Amino acid sequence: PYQSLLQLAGKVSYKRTFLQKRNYAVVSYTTDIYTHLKRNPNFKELSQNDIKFFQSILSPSELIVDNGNNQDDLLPYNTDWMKKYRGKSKLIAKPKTTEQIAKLVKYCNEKKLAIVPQGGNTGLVGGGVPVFDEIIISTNNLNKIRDFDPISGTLVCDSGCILEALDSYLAERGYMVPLDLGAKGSCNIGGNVATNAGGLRLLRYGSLHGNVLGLEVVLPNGTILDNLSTLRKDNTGRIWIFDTIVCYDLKQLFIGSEGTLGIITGVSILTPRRPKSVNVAVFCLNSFQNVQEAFIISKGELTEILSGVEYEVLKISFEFWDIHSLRLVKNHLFQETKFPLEDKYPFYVLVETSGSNKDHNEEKLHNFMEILMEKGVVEDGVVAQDNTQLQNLWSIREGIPEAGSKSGSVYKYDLSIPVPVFYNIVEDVSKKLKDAGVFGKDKLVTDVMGYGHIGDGNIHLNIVAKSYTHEITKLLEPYIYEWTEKHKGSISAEHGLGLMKADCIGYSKSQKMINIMKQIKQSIDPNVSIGSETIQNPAIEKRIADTYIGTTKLIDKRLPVITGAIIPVLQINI
Ligand code: 2HG
Ligand code: ZN
Repeated sequence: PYQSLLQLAGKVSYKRTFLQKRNYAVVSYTTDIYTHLKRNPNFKELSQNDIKFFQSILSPSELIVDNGNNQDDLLPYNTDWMKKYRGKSKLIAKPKTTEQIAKLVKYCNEKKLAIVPQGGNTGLVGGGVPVFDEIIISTNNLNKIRDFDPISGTLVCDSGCILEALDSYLAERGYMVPLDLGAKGSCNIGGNVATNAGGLRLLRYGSLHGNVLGLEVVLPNGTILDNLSTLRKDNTGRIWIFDTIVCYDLKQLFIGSEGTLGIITGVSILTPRRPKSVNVAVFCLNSFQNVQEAFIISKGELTEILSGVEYEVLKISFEFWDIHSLRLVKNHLFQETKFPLEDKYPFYVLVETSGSNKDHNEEKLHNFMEILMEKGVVEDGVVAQDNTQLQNLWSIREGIPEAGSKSGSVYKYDLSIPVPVFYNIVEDVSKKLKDAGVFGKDKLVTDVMGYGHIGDGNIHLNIVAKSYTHEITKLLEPYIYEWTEKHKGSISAEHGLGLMKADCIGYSKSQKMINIMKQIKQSIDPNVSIGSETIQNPAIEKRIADTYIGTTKLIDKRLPVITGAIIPVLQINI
């Protein structure tokens, strides 16, 4: 059964692009739904003089100004991809250069105009759209590749470059971006860095904290911080302050800062060689325990091996989804197509192996399948026979978010959870919603599904509802956050906190850590003008209301002593 030919027709491209015809007009204003959010009166409203200043820096095609009749032009920037949040920005700036951004940001800082930086607007937590009337600075026009070195594999580019475009550029040169996401057709590399996006290649190539070599950032006061290094090793962040030495890797601060410390305008990234041989298999499994078992076996069988005199390191991806996810994809994206897998097993995993030796790669995947079969870990499976089939198997996994959004309004929880209790959250939430009488056929909630990056301990819990309502939100939150905290997980594995979880950081970070973050924010952006910080947020239990309003004191000169570290270890076969 493993060699069965797939008959999926054509490749489906999932683009979270606002060019798609979406009905934005029906999305309610964020402020009408989340009435506890209050605009901070310290921020000025846009005036005719401000508009004139923007017009003096940008050409008409780089600017959208609300004229009362052009809501259709503003809506795609004011509304998020999930159609959950909608702001009221009256001005969208789409600069082409870092210098333009610097001038605009400096002006806004001086005039106390709030800004929201926006990339491809593919975020899932409401971090890239305004809440009130913040000015949107879009990086979409900042899309040039600046340099590529084919010897070291370092790529330097503008932050508005679309991820898929970068990957195609690199493919022609035998390289690849060490990051891949379902939203690759629309998301910007700068947004990826600002949110520290994880995606489908993290298990193989590591996180952006390791792959980004340098950044160019416009700070909130308009200063251009040029740190576009292409060096792999650079420990020169060492300076004397009074009686002590400080040594910081500044770019790390901006990776994952969600646009709250500055606007990333340039990225230097280390790109790996594109593997010569890639194989993909999808398996059907009867229990989550078997999913774990398959993952453990894959680490032993597919990664590092020593065969004869030849040493070959295979890179693997290990993704999983449940039957509910599969049914949704089948119903909403593959209706006309003969599906390669029966939707009768509770769990599915996708394993991709990539390496330099085709024969060796195929042989290893084959052995792996035989072991899984012998041990009774899997029930059925398919292996892609060519590139089209390979893409189609991936598109089942990558299509899950798109299928969810076609089916209804989706509540998304992106959690890091220890793998042994990984799937329990899906079962517990389903039960809670059923007990409350809101989940089932013809009920408010129509689907609860779990899928994600099992290799990274990251599950996506999606709850599909007929619409977003307070009743459902109250059932889900803070229940899911408390559950995650209890199991020592993180309430945001890779999507960021955004607006959705801006005041929930306390579930995953200690007060001491939050205090340091506040001090960093204050020292870089004392006017707190960048990000969605026009908000005055009343305190809620366990929600840190004043995350951005810390003291102005700088970090103490004396550095802390690191007293413990957790290091992931590699498995080796002897
Ligand atoms: C994925 O892994 C993305 O497909 C999106 O992180 C997950 O939409 C989601 O919840
Ligand atoms: Zn993901």
